[in-house]
Amino acid sequence: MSKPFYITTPIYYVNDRPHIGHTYTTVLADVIARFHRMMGEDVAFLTGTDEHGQKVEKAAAARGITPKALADEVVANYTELWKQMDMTHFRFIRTTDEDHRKVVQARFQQLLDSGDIYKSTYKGLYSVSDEAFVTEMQAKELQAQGLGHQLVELEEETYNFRLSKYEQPLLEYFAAHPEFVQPDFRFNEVKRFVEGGLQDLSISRTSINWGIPVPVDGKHVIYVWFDALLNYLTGAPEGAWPPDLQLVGKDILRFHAVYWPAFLMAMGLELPKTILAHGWWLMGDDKMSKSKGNVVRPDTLLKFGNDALRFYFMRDMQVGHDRSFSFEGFMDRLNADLANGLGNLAARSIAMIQKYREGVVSGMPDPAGEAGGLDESDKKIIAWQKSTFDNARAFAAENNFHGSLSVIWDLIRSLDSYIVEASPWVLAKREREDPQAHEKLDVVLQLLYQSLHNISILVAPVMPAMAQTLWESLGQTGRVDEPGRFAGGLPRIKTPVQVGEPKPLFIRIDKEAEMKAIEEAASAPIEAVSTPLDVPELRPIIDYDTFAQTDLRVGQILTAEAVPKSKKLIKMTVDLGFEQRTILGGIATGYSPEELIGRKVVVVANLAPRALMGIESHGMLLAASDNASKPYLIAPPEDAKPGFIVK
Ligand code: ME8
Repeated sequence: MSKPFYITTPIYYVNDRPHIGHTYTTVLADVIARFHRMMGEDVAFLTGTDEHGQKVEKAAAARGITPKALADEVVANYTELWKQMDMTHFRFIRTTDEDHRKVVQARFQQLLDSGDIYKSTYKGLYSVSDEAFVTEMQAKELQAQGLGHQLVELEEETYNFRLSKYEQPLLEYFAAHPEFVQPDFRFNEVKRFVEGGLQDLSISRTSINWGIPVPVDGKHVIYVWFDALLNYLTGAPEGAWPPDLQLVGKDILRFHAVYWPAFLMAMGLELPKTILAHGWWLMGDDKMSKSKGNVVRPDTLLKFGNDALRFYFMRDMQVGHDRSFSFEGFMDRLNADLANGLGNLAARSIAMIQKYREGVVSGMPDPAGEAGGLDESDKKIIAWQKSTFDNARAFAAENNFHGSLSVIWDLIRSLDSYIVEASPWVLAKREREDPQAHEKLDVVLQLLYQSLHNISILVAPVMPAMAQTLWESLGQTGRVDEPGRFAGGLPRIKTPVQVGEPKPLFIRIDKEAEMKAIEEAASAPIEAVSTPLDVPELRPIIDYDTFAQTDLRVGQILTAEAVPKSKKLIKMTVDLGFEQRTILGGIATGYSPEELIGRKVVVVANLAPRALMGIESHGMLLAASDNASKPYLIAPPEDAKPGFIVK
């Protein structure tokens, strides 16, 4: 059996639900996978999640659940979405899968044995609040920010990968394989980076627990990128290696185009054929990302249809470039191209075949356009169909669906003009007396039928459901996206053929109403609390200077334990960026010690120490309260760092 076309997406972090950025990459992979199946190839399409590391460990601790339980929750969001969107991956790989752990550990051991991984000590400045080693330069920047980042000299034992050894081999490989990274301008960035020199790479940590342990050295876990990148190896089906196409966002190209091939060279494995880096979906000029709080979730767009969203992604984004998202642009595109363009052409053509020929298309014009009875405009459409089929397929083979859909929609527009020019309704009136008009009407309807038939095949990888609806409306049976359907040239159509019921392909979006709903939702007043709480009276007014004497800081709870014999008190160690403190809080009625660990809080940092139950407390945590017993800890945003001033 021939090697399957092996295509992968990045595996997504489980710190967020999917947004349209993740959805875009996965749709692009699915469209390419479907295209290759229609080219008659066997396809293996892999996607999944990246679940280890400190962020997940901490987020889970803050919620008092295990990291695996947190990952399970987020994974369900992904798998349900992919199911709803009819993605055709053969496996959803998780880095917590047992077979993956085995592959990562075995490969780590292999490189340890060969000397490409060696034990070393990492010595340098460590920022306690950022929990990361920092370079001299970064340290200076942090100190300039004056946020009290506590920097300490730290030595940590670590396993290093001998990346430096692969600098020359990588450059040689790049020179010999111009298709290794696409687009070219990104390949140049990668080359320049490697030419700048490569240093060995630390690939284990002793400060993290949530990860795959280093074999025979349990105090280390394997650092996320070595673990994450190897998913492509674990997930490769028998006989599929190497990957033919690996899709990544431009943000993670370096990991895929430098570290990943170096790992594979060290393992003696063949390198992927192509790493394709796409651009970002932006909101205004900003990257869409959770930390910026500007993400669009796919559910808000899926209400207009899965195929519509897939079409928008493929039509509007030129692979490799960034693109700004807007709801208005989204709706305009769908109305213009799907409701007016394709939808309208299909509805009109099928209706005319029914009206003038009782739904039967009785023959096809000679594809070469040589036979008699064809005028110049007919011959132009025949030629145009052939070039559209060839060009759309050639663009798709280069993963350029923006180009592919552009040429298909050029054909749709020229068919609209062809209808106006031929005026079938005039021909229909004349055809009883005029045999030439009868013949011309036959040709017009046949050409429209033929074009729609070919278009339904051409758009099938992008819009599988809509293409199938059109296919059936044309009276065709079976699957429009049958494996191999693209393999030959223009398909032959058997006649006579009876068209089916025309089903609407896309319902026009009422843009005004949708925009109004979006604006209303954005400006809706937050509902007032319906029953006023029994709140205490305001305290006397103070001036700003009095308030400003209170030094409030962001802190992060490192440890928490119940104080014996106390119902309310919890003893905590809180990191304030510049120091760690013991703080007691009367919050046991609202929180268990486990769910406090990792949580960020606001601390009154200049409160005189006070002893409670024989323990000295150096500060106080801010909490809201309903005046009964339950405390609600005030939480700074996730990206605020310990030591930040609150004012
Ligand atoms: O980086 N526009 O995971 P991740 C377009 N786990 N695509 C976007 C996007 C945007 N605004 N935002 C995200 C990771 N993406 C690692 C990968 S692979 C071995 C490990 C897409 O959850 C894009 O494909 O941050 C990007 O590469 C990926 O999501 C990052 O997902």
